[in-house]
Parts: sequence; structure tokens; C-alpha cells
Amino acid sequence: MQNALRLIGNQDTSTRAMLNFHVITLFPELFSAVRDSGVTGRAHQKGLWSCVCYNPRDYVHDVHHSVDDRPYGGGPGMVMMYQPLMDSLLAVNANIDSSVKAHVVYLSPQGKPLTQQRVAALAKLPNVVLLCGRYEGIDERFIQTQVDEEIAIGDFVVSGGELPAMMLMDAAVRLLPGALGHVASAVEDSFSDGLLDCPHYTRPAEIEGIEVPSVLQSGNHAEIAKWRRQQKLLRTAQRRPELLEKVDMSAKERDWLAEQLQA
Ligand code: 4GM
Repeated sequence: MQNALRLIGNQDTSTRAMLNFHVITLFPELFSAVRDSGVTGRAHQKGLWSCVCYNPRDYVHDVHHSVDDRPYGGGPGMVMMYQPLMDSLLAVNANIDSSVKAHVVYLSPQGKPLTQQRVAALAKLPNVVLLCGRYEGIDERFIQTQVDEEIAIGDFVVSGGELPAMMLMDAAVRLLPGALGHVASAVEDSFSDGLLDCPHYTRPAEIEGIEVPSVLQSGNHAEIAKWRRQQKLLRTAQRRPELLEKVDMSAKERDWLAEQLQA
């Protein structure tokens, strides 16, 4: 049975489709990192997701196997050509058992910044193509006609889209039910509520004269939850104030935060 419609059983009686990544890349060997290691490696072993690479070089038939060419208008660098990318994408869609075409994501510094919300939406799709550029990028006509969404991991440039693609894959896979252990998935981590995470401590209780906040050692779970929420609000206000615009805050929390920021 093809990947897209393969259903896997989980702990309850329901079934769910797996998340299939199809990566168009000149460096398929890089993807063993996310496929075979850590949380994503275990989730892959459990059959929660798949990753199949398509190398544009396998879809060129001239003697030089060239996947890139000089840019119109001159200038430095090379541009990835339309045809090898198109034939790679045709191979992807021929290999998925779905009447719906795969969702095509191009990782580039010109894309919309990736958010946790967008990651969560992508993690629910059956088939996601991750197009990894090298050189100066790809022919604009491929973006215009075949790309559904251009995404940037951040405002910086790396030498290829592969590392950004792996970051997106990791962020999506760890959200799949069953990917994180029970304990880890219960943890309220960064962005689960649109806020930055609070500080964390483990033993010993004092290091270099810095004590673990006494509330965390009190055993009072209501007070601990309140302290953590306040720390998240305070950190977000100090480091990423623009994130607070989308956060639900009580009047009490608003007052407390304003008071803290004045001090
Ligand atoms: C230039 C054009 C993505 C460079 C297209 C890709 C950073 C990101 C590349 C490209 C990248 C990012 C490759 N660098 N911020 N480099 O997500 O694909």
C-alpha cells in the first residue's frame, strides 16, 4: 500500500494517516540526521512519519548532469533549472496514492517566517514536499507555478535549504501523537500558549550563589503554576513584546505585568 493512505493504529481504537515528507534535494544523505536520530528517529521507527528524497540530478539526462545554469541578466552564482525540479516533483506526485497533489513548500530567506501555528497545520497534512534550494535559488517560474508556500526559518541565509527543511520536519514530527513520551508531551513548552517558556532548574538548589526560586521548592502547585505563568509573561514582554498581542491575558495579569515592567 502507498504511504499516503497507509493508516496506522494507535493506542485507542481510532486510526490516523501518517505524515509523509518528500524532499527535493541535491544532498539526500543529509536527511539521515533527522530520520535516524533522537525524537524524530524514534517517531520514524514507530512509523509515524516518512521521508523520501528526490535528487534533481537523477532527473537530468544531458552529459554533464547539470541542474543549474547562469542567471539571465548576469551576475554571480547559478540558478537551479526548472526541468530537473519539475521532473522531481512529477515523480513525487506519481509515487503518492492520493488524488490530491502534495503541498509544496519552498524554504528560502524570501519566505514568510515559520510559526508554531503554521508548523501545527503542516503536521496535519498527508503529503508535504520540501523543496531545498542551493546556489542563488531556483528559477522563479517554478515558484510561480508549482510552489504553494514559501517559508523562511528566520532572517538569515545558509548555503542550502536542507537545514531549514530539517528544522521544519523536526518541529512538525514532534507534534505527531505518540512522537514524544507521555512525560515530555505533558510539558508545556515554548509557544504552546504563544508565550516564551519560563526558566527551569534542577539540583543542586544553589549554584554560584544563585538559589532556585523558593516557590519552586515549596510544593505548592497552584503557586508554582502562577509563578511559571508570570515568568512566561514577563520574559515575553521583555524579549518578544510583539508576541503578546495575540496572547489571552486576564486583567490581573495585565496589571501585574505593567507593574513589573515599570520597576
Ligand atoms: C537563497 C535562495 C532558507 C538561498 C534560496 C534557505 C536560509 C533559509 C537558499 C535558497 C536558505 C531560511 C538556500 N537560507 N532562512 N538557503 O529559511 O533556498
